[in-house]
Amino acid sequence: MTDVLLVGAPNSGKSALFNRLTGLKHKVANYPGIIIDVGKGCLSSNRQVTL
Ligand SMILES: Nc1nc2c(ncn2[C@@H]2O[C@H](COP(=O)(O)OP(=O)(O)O)[C@@H](O)[C@H]2O)c(=O)[nH]1
Ligand SMILES: [Mg+2]
Repeated sequence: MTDVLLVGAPNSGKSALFNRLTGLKHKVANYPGIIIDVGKGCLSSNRQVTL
């Protein structure tokens, strides 16, 4: 198993990228309250990799 940590400035598109890579549906938006969050999922292209 490999863990990949996705970090970046608020509103830089982390959740959008996370959703694209994992196939999950984390909230993508730019209003207060969802800016700081932690999500975990496997890459849809390689389930050995946790993002
Ligand atoms: N134009 C454009 N907007 C994007 C892109 N990725 C994300 N956004 C927008 O940027 C805002 C923040 O995206 P989000 O993924 O929630 O950023 P996070 O705060 O880093 O998780 C949202 O309004 C998205 O629709 C992109 O590739 N292009
Ligand atoms: Mg986010």
